[in-house]
Amino acid sequence: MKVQVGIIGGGPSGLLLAQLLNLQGVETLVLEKHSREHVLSRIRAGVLEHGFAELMREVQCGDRMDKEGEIHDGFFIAHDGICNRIDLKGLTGGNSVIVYGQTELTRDLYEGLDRMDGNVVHNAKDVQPHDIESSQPYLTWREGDKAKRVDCDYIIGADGFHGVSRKSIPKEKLREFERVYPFGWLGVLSQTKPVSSELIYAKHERGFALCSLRSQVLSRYYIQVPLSDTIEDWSDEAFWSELKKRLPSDVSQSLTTGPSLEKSIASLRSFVAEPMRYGNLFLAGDAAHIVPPTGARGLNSAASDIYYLYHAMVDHYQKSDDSGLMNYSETALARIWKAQRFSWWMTTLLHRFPDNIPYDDRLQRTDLEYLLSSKLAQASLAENYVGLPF
Ligand code: RFL
Ligand code: PHB
Repeated sequence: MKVQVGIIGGGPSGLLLAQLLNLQGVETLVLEKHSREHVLSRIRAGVLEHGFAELMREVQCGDRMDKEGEIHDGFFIAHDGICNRIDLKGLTGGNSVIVYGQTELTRDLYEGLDRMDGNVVHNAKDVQPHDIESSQPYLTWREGDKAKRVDCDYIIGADGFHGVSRKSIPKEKLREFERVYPFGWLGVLSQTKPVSSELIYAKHERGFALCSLRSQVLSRYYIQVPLSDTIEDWSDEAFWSELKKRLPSDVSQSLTTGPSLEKSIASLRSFVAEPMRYGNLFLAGDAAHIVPPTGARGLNSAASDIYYLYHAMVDHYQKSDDSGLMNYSETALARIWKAQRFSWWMTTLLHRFPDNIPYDDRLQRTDLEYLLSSKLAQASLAENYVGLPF
């Protein structure tokens, strides 16, 4: 079997690229380790930037997002008992974000691929790229007890942080940059009316909290927890009680609680692997970089890689122009590092760091007070939050 582009990973990155390329007549095969149900059971991102939404429309998968997603023109930063609004639209000259869950977006992409008879193999085990330095790379995997192989022009590693792609690049060819934060986020999804129609990021001495949503009847809340905590340590009652303590009292008083539909703990990490191309293997999305979720950049950064990769591939196949492929790593990384900086900054601004010395705490407080008093500082925050141009 031969395809032009073999894609490892059927998450948002892999599916979006497959769909974009298929629409341009480039043949792809997506190999996903898990079942579709499993992929669609993961609750992750909720905030999409304009550029991502445009890509969803370009792949003809944007209808439900445009109907059910919510346009958010601002969000709040809560601090010292007060909610301060960041006016994204006013500060950026008209930009906003869309609140639409990654789970729903992934479902839309799968349905789009189904409509086009796109090639996706689920439960593909032991996926392995081979001969990636050569002009004839190939992929092998197992389906049940059958060994499979596909030859490709290019292989895309879109298999997330724990995938096999990045690991198949020789160690001496890859430079990794990493910061691990000394806390995690405990997230709860509940079928309750969101406490606020716009997101609230709360800085509190007990730790960070975030009030987000998926719709007007589905809320998503997070609290900062120590890395040693497990979900068994957090009953629903304990979660709601702790969340209320970290929010301004008028917000806590209007919080509707209910049983959790999902509860999970995510550790927070900043990570970049350079370069994002080795031979004919191209890394995209979480396979190459991770951000802490505070600035809502992870999925959006994945989309920017896909944007560059898509245009580079189309230029290659339709115009015999390889400049996009040659420059992919450099171009993608320039934007990735800006998302890294922003996510690190927003995380540092709003969380409680257990090892901070008093000096650090004062600086953190000053940073926030400066932000809330300066329209120029807020404009920089807003520009990054709605997404820098591709
Ligand atoms: P994914 O989603 O991890 O998908 C990779 C896919 O590859 C499969 N896979 C393999 N397949 C074959 N063979 C192998 N060896 C394989 N190994 C893995 C996996 O099963 C999976 O299906 O990576 P992708 O596509 O690059 O997408 C990245 C996003 O998922 C991620 O960046 C975001 O979820 C991050 N994120 C957020 N991003 C935002 O832009 N806005 C947000 O509001 C936001 N909130 C979040 C987040 C991430 C969170 N967690 C759980 C860390 C909130 C949270 C809590
Ligand atoms: C979410 O709704 O899951 C969400 C929203 C904003 C973030 C992170 C996660 O910064």
